[in-house]
Amino acid sequence: MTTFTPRTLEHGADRVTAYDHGAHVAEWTRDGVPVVWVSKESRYEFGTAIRGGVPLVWPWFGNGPEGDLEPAHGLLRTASWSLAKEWESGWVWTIDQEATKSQPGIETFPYRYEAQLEVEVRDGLNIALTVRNTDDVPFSHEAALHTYLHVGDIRNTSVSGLDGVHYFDKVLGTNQTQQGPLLVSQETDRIYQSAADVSVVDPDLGRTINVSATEGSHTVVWNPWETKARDMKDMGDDEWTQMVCIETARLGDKKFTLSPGQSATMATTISLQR
Ligand code: TA6
Repeated sequence: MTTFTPRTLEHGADRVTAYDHGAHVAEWTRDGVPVVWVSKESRYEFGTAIRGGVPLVWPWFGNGPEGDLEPAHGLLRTASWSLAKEWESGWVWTIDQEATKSQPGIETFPYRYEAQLEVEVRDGLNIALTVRNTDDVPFSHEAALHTYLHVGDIRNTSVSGLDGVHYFDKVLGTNQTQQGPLLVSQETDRIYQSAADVSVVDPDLGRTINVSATEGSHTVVWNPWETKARDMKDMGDDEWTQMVCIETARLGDKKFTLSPGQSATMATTISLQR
């Protein structure tokens, strides 16, 4: 059931679909082939995040640093944003504290803020989240651009750019160090302590997707694998084979801290290399 009106942008071979709900880029195709993945079972309803695309995670990641915050991934991905600007290759949305005063979880972030999301198709897809502190006191926030990428088959895909990087394995609950390229061969939920460029090498689709972060501190890699995907109502049973999340993030002790009047931008660029 679709309850939101999509916005569509066609620019050369690129087609991007987005929603004011969450300022959520849901799809990006080039020459009709998806680069950004969205679930066929995604719900498009108020109070729910779209499963796929680029959900905005803010002001906390997951359930927050102590694991006690709700809802998961914060306030913005289920909020109604306002479109501020539209041109042939992009959009800008804005939102502020007043517009999110009824969002679940707002009581744990009682600060005045303004946020802006800029999306532009240039050489790839550029997504930049800017937050400004409009309060009289400082505040801190985590952020992630929770990008779902489309792959031919995750079991044949490798992720490079993380060799030697320390990570927290959320599935095992342990700290590890990446050795060589990452081959996703089981449920994977990892927080890497690096925001260097990452490449998703996809032999089935004959392409490589590059993810490049600006002002990130971490990269999160997630695939729910078979069992967890089956339990997710908004993901088809086999759809986990065709996605991987590569998320540009600013987390934990690297979170942003803004003084009154200060702003910070974190961005991700997704591009195709053939
Ligand atoms: O970024 C990875 C992660 O935090 C995973 O732990 C996983 O649960 C995923 O995000 C999806 O979260 P969601 O709240 O959208 O179901």
